[in-house]
Amino acid sequence: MSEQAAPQHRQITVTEHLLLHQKQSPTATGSFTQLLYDLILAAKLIARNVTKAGLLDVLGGTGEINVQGEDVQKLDDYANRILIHRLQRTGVLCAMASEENADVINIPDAFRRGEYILIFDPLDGSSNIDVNINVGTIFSILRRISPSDQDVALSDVLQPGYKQVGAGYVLYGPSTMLVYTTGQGVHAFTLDPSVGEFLLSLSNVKIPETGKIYSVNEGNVSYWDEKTALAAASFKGSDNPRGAPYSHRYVGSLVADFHRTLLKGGIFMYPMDYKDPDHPKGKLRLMCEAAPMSLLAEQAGGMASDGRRRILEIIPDTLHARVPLYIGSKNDVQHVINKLK
Ligand code: P6P
Repeated sequence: MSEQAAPQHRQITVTEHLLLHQKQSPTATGSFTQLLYDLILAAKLIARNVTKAGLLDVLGGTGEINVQGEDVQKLDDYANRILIHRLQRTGVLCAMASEENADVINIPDAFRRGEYILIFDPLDGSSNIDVNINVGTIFSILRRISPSDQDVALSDVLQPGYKQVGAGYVLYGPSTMLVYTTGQGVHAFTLDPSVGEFLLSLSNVKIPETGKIYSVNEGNVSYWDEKTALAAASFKGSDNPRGAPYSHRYVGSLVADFHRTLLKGGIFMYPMDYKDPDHPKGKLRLMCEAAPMSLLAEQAGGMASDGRRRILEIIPDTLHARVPLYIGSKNDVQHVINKLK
C-alpha cells in the first residue's frame, strides 16, 4: 500500500527527496536534481496560469494546428513555450522533444549542454481546459547514447521506454501534484501554494493488483474490432479478475484518468480504433504519454501493454509514434491481454 507522508513538521520537499535518493544510487548526479528543479519551476509557472485560466485571456484556441493535427489551445502553447524556455537553460539537456513540435528541439549554442534528453507533453488533455477539467504535463527523461562530442542523433531520442532514467507528470487540479519515479518507486508531492514548494504526500505508491474501475471512451465501441469490444464489455459483468461488474470512470484527460488508476487501481484503456486514420495504432503517443505512464505503472507494481507487447519494450519508429494503451492493475491488464489473443 502507498505510504502516507510524515506529519506536518517533517514534510519533505522534492529536492530533499531527490538528494536522499541520490545517496542510495551512486550513478545519480546533481544534474538530475537540477533538471527536476527546472522542470518543477516550469510546472509552477504553468500551474499559476492554469488555475487562473478563467480570469486571464488564456482560454480557447490560438487558431493554429499542431503536428498532431489538433487545435492548439492558448494554455498549451504557453506551457510549451515555458518548458522549452526554462529547460533549454538548465545546462543538463542535449535535446528535447515536445508533443507540440514536429521535430527534436536542439539546445541553442549559447547554453551549456548535458547528457539528458527531455520528452514532454506540455499540457495533456488541453481540450478540457475550457470546462475546468484536470489537465497535466507529462515528462520522460532519457540519457543520450551517442558520444557527448557528437551532435545528438534521432537514435538518441527513439529509445524504448525501459531506457528512461526518470518519468512523471504534474496534475493541475483541485491541488497541483507532481508524481515521479527515477526507478526507485513512485512518489507523489502536493504543491503548497503558501510556500511555493511541492511537499511529499505519498511515497512508494502501489497499484492494487486488481481494481474496481475500468476507464475507456465507450463512445468509440463501434470503431473497435470485436475482441476489443468484448474485452471492454467484460468489465460490465462477472467474467473479469474481480468476478463482478466494475465502475466506469472516464475524464478524457490521460493524466487524470491515470492518476486515479495509479492510486485506486483498475484499468485505463485507449484501444486502437477505426475512428481516425491516425488511430489504427491508437491515439496516444508512445514517447510523451504511454512510455512515461508505463514506467510509473510498473514501478508501482502495475502493468502496461499495447495489447500484445510490454509498452516499455516498444522501440519508437518515429518521434510521434502512437500506440494502443492498456495500463493499471496487473490482473486487469493481463485479463485484457488474454481477451485480445
Ligand atoms: P478521447 C487528450 O486529448 C488525450 O490525448 C488524452 O489526454 C486522453 O486520454 C485522450 O486524448 C482522450 O481522447 O478520444 O476519448 O477524447
